[in-house]
Amino acid sequence: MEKLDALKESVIEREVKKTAGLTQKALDKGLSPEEILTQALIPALRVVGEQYERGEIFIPEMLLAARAVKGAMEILKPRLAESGVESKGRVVIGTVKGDLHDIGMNLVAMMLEGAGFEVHNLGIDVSVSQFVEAAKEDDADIVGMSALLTTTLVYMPQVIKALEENRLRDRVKAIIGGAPVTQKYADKIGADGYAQDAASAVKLVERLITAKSEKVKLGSM
Ligand code: B1M
Repeated sequence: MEKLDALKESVIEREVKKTAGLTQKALDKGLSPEEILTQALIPALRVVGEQYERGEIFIPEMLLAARAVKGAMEILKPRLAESGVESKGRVVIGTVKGDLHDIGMNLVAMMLEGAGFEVHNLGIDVSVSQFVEAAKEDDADIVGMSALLTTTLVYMPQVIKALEENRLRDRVKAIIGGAPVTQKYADKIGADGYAQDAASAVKLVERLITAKSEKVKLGSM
């Protein structure tokens, strides 16, 4: 636990190299990637967000803390993405247009890969047409959208509408997540699901893909 306190502190202090070193040490000590994320890295970013809100730090500092976490996630990635061989389904994921936050979205993508899904990560600032084109090209089962800003949430219903207009909606499920997103918002915009964190996102995708394959089986009977 002491190790994790030091790791959390190193992110808050924006010590990129130290964060990477402590992350590796925590793994070597036998801590799981999930423990490292939920007990150190994510709580540290919460503190950083609060400091920013109080005007104690500014964008460059917030960026450095994010860089420290991204470095740590690179170290955790091979462990998070250890998966079986068979693909359970195809997921296209990205952060919506105008939004540059990708730490949480990357975490969801890594956990999905780890759970055996094929993931096409479109990155940040993804336009409506990029989501739709990728869904078509990949023959995706799921399109996942992430947003961290209240101002960028509006792109989520636009993507859903565009999937409908391209007649993809009956075979592509749309799911959403990110700090300002709620189940209520998901219901309002007609999304197929909302997940509050990466672990629930994996469960949600598993549930939607199972339901889809059962529907296909019933249809072919
Ligand atoms: Co920005 N930022 N930021 N920021 N930033 C927030 C989000 C903010 C809450 C900070 C604050 O004021 N307290 C605030 C948003 C306010 C609002 O709209 N309500 C904010 C702001 C205002 C801004 C700028 C506008 C600041 C400015 O320029 N004036 C600017 C916007 C830039 C842009 O996007 N156009 C900006 C910029 C940045 C940085 C670039 C410096 C950096 C991002 C770097 C990066 O991501 N590569 C940054 C950071 C680091 C943050 C905070 C501190 C941390 C975000 C984070 O990574 N959290 C954040 C404060 C906070 O959230 N505590 C803040 C950890 C991450 C694991 O959690 O992303 O929530 P999260 O993901 C979770 C779940 O939400 C869920 O699972 C994840 C894992 O459990 N989830 C999904 C996420 N996506 C999902 C998708 C799913 C399912 C679940 O299905 C598809």
